[in-house]
Amino acid sequence: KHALEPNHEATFAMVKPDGLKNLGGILELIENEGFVVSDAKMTLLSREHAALFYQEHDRRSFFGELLEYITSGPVVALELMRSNAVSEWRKLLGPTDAAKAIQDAPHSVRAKFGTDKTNNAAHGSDSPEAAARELNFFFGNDQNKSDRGAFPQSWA
Ligand code: RTP
Ligand code: MG
Repeated sequence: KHALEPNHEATFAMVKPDGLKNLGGILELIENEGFVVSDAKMTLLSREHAALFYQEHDRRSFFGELLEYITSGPVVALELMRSNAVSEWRKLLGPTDAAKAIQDAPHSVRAKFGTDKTNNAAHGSDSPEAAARELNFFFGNDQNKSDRGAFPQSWA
């Protein structure tokens, strides 16, 4: 279950401020679905960094509410690896609105640990391109970045 397949892919996950009290439960779901956690970092996003991270939504009506929420406490950034990691993590996350998740994907992270359409416990990159950008956003400046590529092989 925890050995990486040769065709593994990386995605970016983030446990949001409301999800932090269930960090263990969320990681358990992630591990049970065969993902390897290959990098992790707890951080408090500044309003400026949050606005940059969610810039695709900057004209949406909920943008202000989103910035308040995502900066309301620490988040845990995760690099996840497995086959089809991007789509499989989105599937495990469930729909954006936790109320809809309870109906449509009762075993998903947002059904189990989310509250509504803002407070939905965790984030997932929606494409491989977004995953690369978001991983770089959170982990790109790390001094040990060059070691990260070697990690999965030694783990498997
Ligand atoms: P995420 O990016 O966090 O993985 O979530 P997502 O793709 O399912 O949803 P997205 O449309 O990208 O929205 C980003 C986050 O903004 C908040 N949101 N609030 N009040 C609202 O109508 C509303 N809609 C979205 C949620 O926290 C959502 O995850
Ligand atoms: Mg999104």
